[in-house]
Amino acid sequence: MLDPMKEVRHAELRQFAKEMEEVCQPSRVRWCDGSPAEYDELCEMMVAKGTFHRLHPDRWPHSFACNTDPSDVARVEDRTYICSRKKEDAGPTNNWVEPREMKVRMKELFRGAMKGRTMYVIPFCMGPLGSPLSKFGVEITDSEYVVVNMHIMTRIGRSVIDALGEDGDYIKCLHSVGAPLEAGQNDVAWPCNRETKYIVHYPEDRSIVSYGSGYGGNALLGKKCLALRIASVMAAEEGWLAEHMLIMGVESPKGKKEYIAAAFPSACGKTNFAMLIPPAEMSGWKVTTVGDDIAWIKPGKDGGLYAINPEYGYFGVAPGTNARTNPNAMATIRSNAIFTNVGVTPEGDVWWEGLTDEVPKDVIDWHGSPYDPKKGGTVAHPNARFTAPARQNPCIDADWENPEGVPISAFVFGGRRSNTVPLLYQAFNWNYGVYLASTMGSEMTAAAFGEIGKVRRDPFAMLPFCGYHMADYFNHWLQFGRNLPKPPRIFGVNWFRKDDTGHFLWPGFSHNMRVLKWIVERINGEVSAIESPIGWMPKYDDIDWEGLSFERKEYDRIMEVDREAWKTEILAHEELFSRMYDRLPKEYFLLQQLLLSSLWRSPEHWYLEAERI
Ligand code: SAT
Ligand code: MN
Repeated sequence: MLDPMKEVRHAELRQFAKEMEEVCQPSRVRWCDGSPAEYDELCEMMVAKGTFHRLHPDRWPHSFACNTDPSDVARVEDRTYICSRKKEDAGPTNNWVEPREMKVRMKELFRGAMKGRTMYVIPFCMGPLGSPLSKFGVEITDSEYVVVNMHIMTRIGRSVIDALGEDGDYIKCLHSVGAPLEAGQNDVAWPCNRETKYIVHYPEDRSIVSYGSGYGGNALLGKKCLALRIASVMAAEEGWLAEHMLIMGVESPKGKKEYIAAAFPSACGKTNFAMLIPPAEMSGWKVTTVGDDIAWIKPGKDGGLYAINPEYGYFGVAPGTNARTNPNAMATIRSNAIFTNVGVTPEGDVWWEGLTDEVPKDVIDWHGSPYDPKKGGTVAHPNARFTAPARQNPCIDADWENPEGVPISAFVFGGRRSNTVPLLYQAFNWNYGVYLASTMGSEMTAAAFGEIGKVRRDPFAMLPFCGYHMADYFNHWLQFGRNLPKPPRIFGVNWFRKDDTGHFLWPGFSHNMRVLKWIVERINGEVSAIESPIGWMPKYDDIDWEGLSFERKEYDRIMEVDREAWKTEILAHEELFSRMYDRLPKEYFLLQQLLLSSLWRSPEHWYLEAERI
């Protein structure tokens, strides 16, 4: 525990905590020091309360499982607000309320909100301590679950307080589960507010207020709220990028390494891609992880781009993770992990759909009841998560904590598309790449956002995370590229294309290394490409097929650029554009027309035709 009077020199921060204490009226206040002892003590406290279940001490050392309230299982996009001073600055894709009005609402909600609870003050740093790219935050919360998750997901405690000094800048984050305890009232295992939830950002104040949820991105305010929504606003003002991207290193057998940043919407296997193990036949190639979710990217003095991962751990989707799909993730979560909304066996093992073929006997489901297959439903919630320290990843990159960041040579954008979009293509130039990323879409896998299977446009995978007007964000990307002497190459990928019988055409997982290899060779000018109406494409013979039987016929199918389908696709971009017409870059109308015109000229199957040339 930190003693604020003796150890916190930052008077304004002490004042902030004091004011929050007066409003929230907790029973006690505790400044977090970030020590392992603090982590253990809070975990024990949650075990005693019934929030945490200790897992088998040998098979899952130092690890716990917990279940949320059924109303508190995911981010709440419809309760997420960007309260910029002007409505236009939040743009058409964000919820907005006038900030003074929202502050009044929040003040009412937070008055007495922490009664009967402890108010924790968590000083944290997004990014390596001492990095010029890092940012400080302080989260005030009444949730022990938040404190222990923040221990894993960010750098917190004494070292941060020391680095903040007397007057360091930090982002104010206030969080409450919104479940005050009256005198004598017993707590529940997962306190939250079933009726009222708010995730509020004040971009000009650089502050965040979150009420009513204890879950993931709603409550761990360093993650999506700070590192994406607030940071994207700072990045646009200061000339850098805050992106929903993984960062990976790809090392060739010759020992040359390239770093790639890649954006995919949710449910596209970002964590699996970031931890990829190349197929045995591609010996000598190696993938290392810098980050699996967020990248902060700045131009360096040499004109190149340098990226850090602002996070310190992984908050990954558990279902589908297993020794085949992601052995590195399995190794990462073996110890010191927290599992949320998974199944637990009487022996203290965890289980989720896809972990093994069979549901284990007597497993307790995420509702905390014995699982009954006759009743339907799943053992783990589809959005069940693990929290685990990044340093436990066997393929963590040696430079993942380098304060200067790692040099980025390419951007990759992908979505889940069962048709139309080929496995791999390269944008003709920066502007076109930005257009490609702005118009990327993904088929919905959960009914939460609309009809399953329908394409949801998710520009740069940032739709729920951009803290300002999405079209201004596009303009920022275009302008950013204009200022770069040698902008990184931009690629599009789609692992999810299906054949006419509904089977995936691409084996995925480790085989994505074959795609990465071509990308790296393109970056280094080692391989030529075919021009298609939508970008540069690999020739069949330029993909490394060693150890995989993937015939030219199948390749033609997965690479096909269908003229009619693409015309429809490009016209469908209008739906997005019309929502943000006033600020949309003028380039987009021209790029759209250019794309249409090149498709118009094409024969039926342009790609096949081209390869014959
Ligand atoms: O809950 S998080 O926002 O951290 C994860 C996600 O929904 O992408
Ligand atoms: Mn994410």
